[in-house]
Amino acid sequence: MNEKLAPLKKTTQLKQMLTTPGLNFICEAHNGISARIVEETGFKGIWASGLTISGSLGVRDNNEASWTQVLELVEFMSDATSIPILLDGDTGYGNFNNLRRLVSKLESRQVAGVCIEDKLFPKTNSFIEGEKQSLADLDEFCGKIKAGKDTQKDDDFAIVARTEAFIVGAGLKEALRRAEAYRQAGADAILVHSKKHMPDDIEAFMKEWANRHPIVVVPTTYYSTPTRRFEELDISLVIWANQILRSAVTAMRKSAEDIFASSSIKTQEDKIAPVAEIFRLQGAKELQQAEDKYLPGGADCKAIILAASRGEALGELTEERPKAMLPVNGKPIIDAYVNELRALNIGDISVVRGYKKEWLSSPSYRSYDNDRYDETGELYSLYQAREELHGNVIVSYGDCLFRSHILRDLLESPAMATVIVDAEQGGNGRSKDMAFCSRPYSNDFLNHNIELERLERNDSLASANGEWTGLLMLSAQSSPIARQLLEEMAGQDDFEKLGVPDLINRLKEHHPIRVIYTKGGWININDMNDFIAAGHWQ
Ligand code: SPV
Ligand code: MG
Repeated sequence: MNEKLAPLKKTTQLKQMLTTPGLNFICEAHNGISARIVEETGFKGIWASGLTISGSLGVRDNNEASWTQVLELVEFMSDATSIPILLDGDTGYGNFNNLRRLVSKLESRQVAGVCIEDKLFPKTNSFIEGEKQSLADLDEFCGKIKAGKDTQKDDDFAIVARTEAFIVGAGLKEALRRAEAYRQAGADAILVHSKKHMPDDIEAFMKEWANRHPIVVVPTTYYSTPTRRFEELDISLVIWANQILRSAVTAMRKSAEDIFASSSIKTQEDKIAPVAEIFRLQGAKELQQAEDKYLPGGADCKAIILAASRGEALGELTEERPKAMLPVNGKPIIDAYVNELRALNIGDISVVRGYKKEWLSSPSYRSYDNDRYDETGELYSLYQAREELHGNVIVSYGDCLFRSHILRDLLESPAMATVIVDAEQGGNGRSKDMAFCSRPYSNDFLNHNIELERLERNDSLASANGEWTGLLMLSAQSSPIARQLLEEMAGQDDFEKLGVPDLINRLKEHHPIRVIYTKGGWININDMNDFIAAGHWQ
């Protein structure tokens, strides 16, 4: 029998961490994204810290955030993760009755356990004048533990009882008395908190405790204690309670200061998580797939990507695979481009492949073949996919990537046909498709009525207005005209040597072609220099 084992419930995972021999660790998180990061890092559990949740909300750790606000936050964290969360439930937000309600609400949100501390509501963080704080009445706190245990429906839901005896200065004897009472009241583990810079309190406690019941510690102040020591002491669970928020605060402050000082975000780009990483952490991909599955249609636009050429100028790099498969930030450029198109709801994508065509096959696109790729040009490739030339169509190349705003501008263009021209490119000596337009680029935003006059493949045209980026959008009225022209051009003797600019120049005789200018925001890998530069693309 090879039955797949269902993953353990979150509650069972936490219970096992507490009860099976050996030391375990959980790490603080304070919202959905930090919880997901903690899980992806490899931690087996999350501490939903009162300090860092309140801190991230910009309020004090004094029950200023209401318990339902905390509940809502921890629900986001729980939804974002599959590992157990132990909520720092402060004092339980009231008496036994408030805790009962909290426990049932936490269970319904798949939170695996709650930790309650023996102080008074509203609590104060243990590191703020701990001596001035008061402990809860012991019997009242035991009643609270019992009420929580009686309320939970899932036997594995954990109630961790935390004693603040050391924090308020009540000493070892009181800590032990309370821990034992909480054990007897039904707590699944005891958290013994200490604010010392050495683990003295914990060492003394563990010696007397003699392994009676699982013990949890929070070594925020005795951080230099070797982790091995906790193992020797038979601690069950260590909580790294606030380091993720603290590291975020340092990083946020640095970024804010840099941006403020330079009045620019340019210096940030290489230092911070790319926007794509935020999308990934949010699970954007799943939504794209669901949209493909559940939404009618898709964007009213398709795409044809010409990716037949080897890219000789890239030498050895394209010996094994076509240049569309070259990695940019670890991902084949064509995959990144296809993802970008899909993110704009363009799901109907055709790729014309040629050199090493076996590399270019994916459920994300349809393929057409130009098997004569080494003796023909781009127009010949487009011709192979001519049946796709109807409706709104974007025609482009498989060795380019564009910022999504460029593609969005293209999609929103109401013109019969539109090309994107980079006003800054050109002039590095290699052959490019230079654009001559009715007006040069200007800084005003009313660049709406610029028309293409012609494209010319030649880099030395100083009078050109920019470089065509390879992006062409044909409207539903224009694409049949383009197809008709393509069929006509296929009869020309030189057809096999023609490029897409030749078609665009012909199309121009039939209707205006709108120019949208960009300045950068795209890459095109033609040679080694482009490939190296593409390494910086995020
Ligand atoms: C928390 O993380 O909120 C804790 C631990 O309760 S401490 O801040 O040390 O009190
Ligand atoms: Mg706390």
